[in-house]
Amino acid sequence: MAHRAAHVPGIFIVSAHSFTALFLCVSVAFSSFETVKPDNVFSASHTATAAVAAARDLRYLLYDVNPPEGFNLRRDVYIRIASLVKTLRKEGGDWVLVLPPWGRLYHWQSPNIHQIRIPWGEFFSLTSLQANVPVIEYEEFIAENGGPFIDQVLVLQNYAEGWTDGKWEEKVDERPCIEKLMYSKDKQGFYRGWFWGHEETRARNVTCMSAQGHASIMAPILQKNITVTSVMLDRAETLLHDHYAGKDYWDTRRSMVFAKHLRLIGDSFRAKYLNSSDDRDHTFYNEDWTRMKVKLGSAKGGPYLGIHLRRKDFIWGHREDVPSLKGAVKKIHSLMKKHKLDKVFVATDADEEELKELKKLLPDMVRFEPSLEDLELFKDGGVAIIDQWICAHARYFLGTSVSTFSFRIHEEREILGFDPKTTYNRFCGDTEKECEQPTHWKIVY
Ligand code: GFB
Repeated sequence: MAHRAAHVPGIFIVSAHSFTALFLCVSVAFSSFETVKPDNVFSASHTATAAVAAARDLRYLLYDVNPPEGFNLRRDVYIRIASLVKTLRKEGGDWVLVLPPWGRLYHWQSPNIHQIRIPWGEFFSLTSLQANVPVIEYEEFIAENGGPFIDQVLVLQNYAEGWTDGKWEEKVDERPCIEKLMYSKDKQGFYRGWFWGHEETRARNVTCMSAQGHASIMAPILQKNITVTSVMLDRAETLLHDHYAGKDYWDTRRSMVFAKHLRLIGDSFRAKYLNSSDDRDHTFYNEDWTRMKVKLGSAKGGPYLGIHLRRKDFIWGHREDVPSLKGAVKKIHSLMKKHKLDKVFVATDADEEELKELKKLLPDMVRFEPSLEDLELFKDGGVAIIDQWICAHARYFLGTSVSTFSFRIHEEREILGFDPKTTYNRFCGDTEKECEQPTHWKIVY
């Protein structure tokens, strides 16, 4: 399991063939872990036959998000929908959340890699998700449902007229579609659409609904007005959090444990290139998130600075709160000096040209650069998670303003028990006047 690191003019390039070998042994161990399920509290996810589903009146909630939205905003939408499913279940409905396959994300542009219909199990621990709310993969839904049919799609949208009388109130109403419908009828009268790249999927009915409010405002509609078995909420980001950063939010967030093989790749990288191990760094982690509760400030973190430097679409708009590369490197040097750290790990989506410049300005930076083989295995989403995991274990972290990628790192560090001073920090723009730092959201257990 030896990893090779080669110094190409001052840059840490990590050969990743060895990561593939690690991945293979880990995935064997991982799959055996996945078959050992905890107590079957949420039995819905394990009722594999349509007959059982019918006998129990199981109902399925599916959802999708506006196509341009990125990975980490989608993770946030999952929390909102999980909350809705919890409400539905509290009210007595036997609802299961169907996990929308990952893929065709605007930011996932690595060439020649198959990046659609990716099941959640490739990125997250299903066992952990299931300990929060019953979830199944889409393929499982097709099997249980007896075919790729969704009874009802509700396309969510705002109200065409905006807020009436300038007043905000919670409401949901069936309304004519405001935007062009992304579904069209086939010869048999079924609706065809994107459906996460599952071309064979069809919907029996599509309706537009204007919704203004928290996720659970959909509960009465789903419970009373609609009686069919499977309902999909499209443009689910229209719904707000039921209670942002409350206990329920954090339960769901904590249940979004990264897949074990990705965590192990990150851990092994930390050990090899950043002199970082959980023992030395006091970063205790329990895969069973329900038992993961550590005191804030107890985690010390590895002897490196963790950076998330968001570029691409964040600089195209010449935003005031995003630094130039020179400005970013200046800040990195000053933080390394201040915290007496001689290593810096950089996670970034910078393009080739910017990366070249960054490598010149910061020749000793450490980056996780997967080989093609690794990229095929982990995909852009897996590499993003490995980057986040490594940043989450740094002694001090600095992220990018309003990037949900950075926000998810904050949460991971909060779960690990870092002192908030080492977490809620962001780059300032070169000429930004009031550089407000990110908010500390405390976990509610
Ligand atoms: O994750 P994300 O929603 O965060 O979208 P933002 C950014 C995507 O870019 C990630 C890649 O999913 C990754 O694929 N990416 C960004 C990175 N930074 C890194 C990095 O450090 N390492 C790796 N490996 N990949 C929002 C989007 O982006 O930006 C919105 O969610 C919209 O849809 C907005 O586009 C402008 O919150 O940063």
